[in-house]
Amino acid sequence: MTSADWMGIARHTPLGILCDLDGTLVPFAKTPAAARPSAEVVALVERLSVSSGVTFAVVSGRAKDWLEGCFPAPSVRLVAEHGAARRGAGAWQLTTDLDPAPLAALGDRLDALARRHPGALVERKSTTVALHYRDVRRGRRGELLVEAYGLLDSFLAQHPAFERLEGNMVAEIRPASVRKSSAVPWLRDLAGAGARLIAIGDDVTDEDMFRALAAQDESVLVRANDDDHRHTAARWELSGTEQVHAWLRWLHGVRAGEAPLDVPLPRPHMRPPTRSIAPGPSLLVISNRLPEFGHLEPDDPDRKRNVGGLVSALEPALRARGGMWLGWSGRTVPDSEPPESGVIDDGPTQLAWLDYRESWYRHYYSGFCNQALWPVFHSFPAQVTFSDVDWEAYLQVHEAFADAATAQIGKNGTIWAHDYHLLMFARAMRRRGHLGPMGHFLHIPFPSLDIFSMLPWADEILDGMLDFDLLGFHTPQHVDNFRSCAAALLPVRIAEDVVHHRGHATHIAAMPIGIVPDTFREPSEPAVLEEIDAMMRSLGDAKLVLGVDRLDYTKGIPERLIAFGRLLELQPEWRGKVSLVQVSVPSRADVPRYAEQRATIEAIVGRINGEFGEAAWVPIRYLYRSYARPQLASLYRAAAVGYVTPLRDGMNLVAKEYVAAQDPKNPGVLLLSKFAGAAAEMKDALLTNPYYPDGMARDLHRALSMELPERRARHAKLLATVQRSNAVTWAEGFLDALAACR
Ligand code: GDG
Repeated sequence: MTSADWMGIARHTPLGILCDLDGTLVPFAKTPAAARPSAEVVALVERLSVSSGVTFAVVSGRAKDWLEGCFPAPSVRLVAEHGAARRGAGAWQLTTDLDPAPLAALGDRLDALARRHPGALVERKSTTVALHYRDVRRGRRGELLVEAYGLLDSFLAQHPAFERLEGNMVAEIRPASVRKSSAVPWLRDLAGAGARLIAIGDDVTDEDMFRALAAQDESVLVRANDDDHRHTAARWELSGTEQVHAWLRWLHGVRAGEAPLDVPLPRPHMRPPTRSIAPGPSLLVISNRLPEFGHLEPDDPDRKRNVGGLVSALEPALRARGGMWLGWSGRTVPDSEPPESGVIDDGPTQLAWLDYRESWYRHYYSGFCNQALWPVFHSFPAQVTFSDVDWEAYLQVHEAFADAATAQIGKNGTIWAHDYHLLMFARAMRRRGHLGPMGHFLHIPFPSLDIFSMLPWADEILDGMLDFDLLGFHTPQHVDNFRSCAAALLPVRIAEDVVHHRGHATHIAAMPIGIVPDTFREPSEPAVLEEIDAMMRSLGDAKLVLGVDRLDYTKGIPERLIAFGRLLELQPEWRGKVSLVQVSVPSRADVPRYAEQRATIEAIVGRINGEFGEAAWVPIRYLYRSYARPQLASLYRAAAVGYVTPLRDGMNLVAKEYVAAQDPKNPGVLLLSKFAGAAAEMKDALLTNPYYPDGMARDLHRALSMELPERRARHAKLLATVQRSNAVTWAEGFLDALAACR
């Protein structure tokens, strides 16, 4: 069909029109109440709906009463609440028999939340509840969303017949069975035999409608602006509500037999011919592992865990910006075969993936990343293995990632790379002509100059890092270390937080990562917790001291066990009254140092249990496995002491999760290593030195003996920190800072 053929469908009888309201007939306004159709638009819709042979339906997410207030004329058909209610020729009918009662309580909780966040607004309808945040100040949206997603997620966990819908600055809970697409067969019936339909809309919910159309029908996407490049099932497009009004006037004129008005008609939607010249996403996140995607080690909690928090932190930011996430698929292919890449487009976030060659897995991932960079950056020189082959693989994988990224994102797009796996990524992208802002966040520590200089490629790595526009670290100490290394090893000029090198300015900043506190606060289903309850019963009255880590030599697990043994030796009154549960999540088992660590830990557990254990009491429960997140939250809550004592850690999220999970009326004590990045923010924890077993045993005794008032006072301050500096404020803060660099 060409534009000229619009005349054909405009004259066709019977004709059905399904027209969205907000963003299509009415421009967006600050509040939903302010976005009302003008008298002129209402009159136009009424004129069209009484034209002979036309059945006109306004299809909206709005509440039915509101919609009826705007379009009182019964000739205009109305579909409200995304299809849950509709008005044909007679009274309203509901299309779902789902009991909306649970929404009332959710609405109350969202109201309470909205009262604390100026600009937030709760809209209650008969079958849905929506939280609008368009009018919340940009820097404050993150805080609101962290809390709101917590509420919405726990509601959905208890009410699976509902689903969350993400709209334009609005999150809505609606019956999962409801879709705008249900309006398509309904309107076809109303319009009569031989009807052709035109569906028009701007929202993602309109795509359901577009997809439900038949071959003889037409679909028109209304784009807000020329930068709106989202995928659509629509065949035609218009720009903005003014063009929609003009086209509807044209349509009415044609049916009334008047001379056609000279207005822009819907133009064909041009699908991008290849990815490489497509404008692509405006934000590309890149990390070694992808969220919930991997085949090589499906049981590897390292993957699920490590990105789990990162996904919650980044998803709102990615969604708000139409972003994409690029990373390793988790698959390896023999070196004789070409590694494949691709895109998955069916989840909340678009994922682009890349396979690794087997040699890349060996030399890049296990080699340079985990046997050179990881030990150097954590200041463990004795664990280091350097090899030219590993370094070459490190650079090669950067080239492969840069090729994959260039195929997805335009030259001016924003790129956010994560962690030590991708230090040279900006350099590879600049060589391909990338012009847009590029930032990097380092999740592990940045070491001091004497340690960093051990790397044979120290200068080259720093030089590569300085191709980024923004480098984010967890703590001011890591920033200082980076600054000293750059000053000592490269001819740079440093002014406070900006490093000038080769005519390019790189901003450096401490931006401590946070968690989504609510995900650790809500109590879980009894069935999920059965296993944890059984473990707690087996501990009897003994107080629980809890350690949770990936099995990694940086986490100080042997040192922690030894200090616990010293406590039992130095303070025998604790024997039989305290048990240490150590959850060690399997990790990087193919790196030799990790296998050795496991054997060391098992030997220490055996020795201490052998020496102090009694028939009715086991001092240490060592669990080499992972738990589901709700189980972990319940373990945290049950523990009298969160025993978080890494020898060195970028941040340590377990410390924050433990605080978030406590009962504020009777909280446990966080015993935290002063060498974890978290210690820089969590000064109200009991700080300890994991290298000093007697000192740590004394600190453990103090934690176990702490009285309630002190526990509550410390916990209240720690909780305030964890809530204030959370995952979403971290992601938004990084992206805002990156935008400000240019
Ligand atoms: C790197 C940096 C930095 C643990 N056991 C289970 C489980 N976990 C989850 C925890 C927590 C995460 O794993 C551990 O995060 P950490 O921050 O403690 O440690 P790394 O893996 O080393 O992470 C670190 C972090 O990146 C973020 O920047 O803090 O310093 O080394 O979220 O909950 N999760 C589940 N089951 C388990 O058994 N589901």
